Amino acid sequence: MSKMSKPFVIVILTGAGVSAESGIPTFRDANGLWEGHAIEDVATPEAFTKNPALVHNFYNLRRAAVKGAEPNAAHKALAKLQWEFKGEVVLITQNVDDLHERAGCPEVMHMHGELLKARCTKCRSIFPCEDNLDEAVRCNTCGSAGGLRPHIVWFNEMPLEMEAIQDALDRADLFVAIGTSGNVYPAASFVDLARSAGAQSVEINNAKTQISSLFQQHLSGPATVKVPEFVDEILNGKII
Ligand code: BV8
Repeated sequence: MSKMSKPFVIVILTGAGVSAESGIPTFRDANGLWEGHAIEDVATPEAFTKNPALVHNFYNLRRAAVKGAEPNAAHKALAKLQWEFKGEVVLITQNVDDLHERAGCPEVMHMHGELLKARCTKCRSIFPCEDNLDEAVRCNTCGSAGGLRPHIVWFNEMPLEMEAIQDALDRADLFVAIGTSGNVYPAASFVDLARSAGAQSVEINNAKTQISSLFQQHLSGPATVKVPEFVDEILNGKII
């Protein structure tokens, strides 16, 4: 009985840098998103309780920006990898935009939530939200007003899909971080978890990061150039 070899598992973690060339500002580059807004003023549950209008406005502006953006060559290359690779490709993103989906990715794990969804704090339902949110908007499910929030994981809230993410990291043969500064936890610790499970590790970024030293390989350059190159090398059997 031939020993069935387990399928090769690639786990990919993307951050704001993969959407930068689609015109969506990153968080910590010079003109980062957080400028003019301290994190604690817009991306924490306390901020939302204290000033829901300010937080709704911050996310309404970002939702509009995402709707005006298009997926770039890096998003499209990752979709091609998910469809064509003969093993398993797990795509985890810290991003809250829908550009991976619009590029054709069949499965995306949004560990920090999704800008184009709303969550009702009264009945806990989650539903699509393409337009502005404010305190007057009613829940699609329970009909109540004043209880909707962006379906976003704020600081000091538990990221989503962590069990499935931990399982994927335990099975990873190759872990690739693309366009993330490694500032935010627990995402920044994923490379450690994958490596302790025996995975190879590659970082794709246009600059060194505070976690670069944890990767066996660093591919330096813009995501729209380096990700398609990397995907083609994998699909042509040059890396695995
Ligand atoms: C939690 C949604 C526990 C909001 C976001 C351990 C140590 C220290 C701190 C902590 C720790 N554990 C927990 C914490 C606290 C905190 C944290 O990490 N704080 C940091 C600031 C120190 N973490 C949390 O609170 C997390 N929750 O741990 O819960 C818990 C346990 C039990 C019960 C309850 C709770 C939750 C974190 C989630 C926060 N939400 N997003 C929103 O989007 O508005 S995080 C936010 O930052 C975005 O999701 C973003 O994606 C993410 C990370 O940033 P990056 O994606 O990396 O973006 P950045 O701008 O930083 O970097 C861009 C990179 O791209 C750069 O490297 C740049 O060089 C590169 N780049 C740019 N252009 C290109 C490019 N690369 C290639 N090509 C290009 N063209």
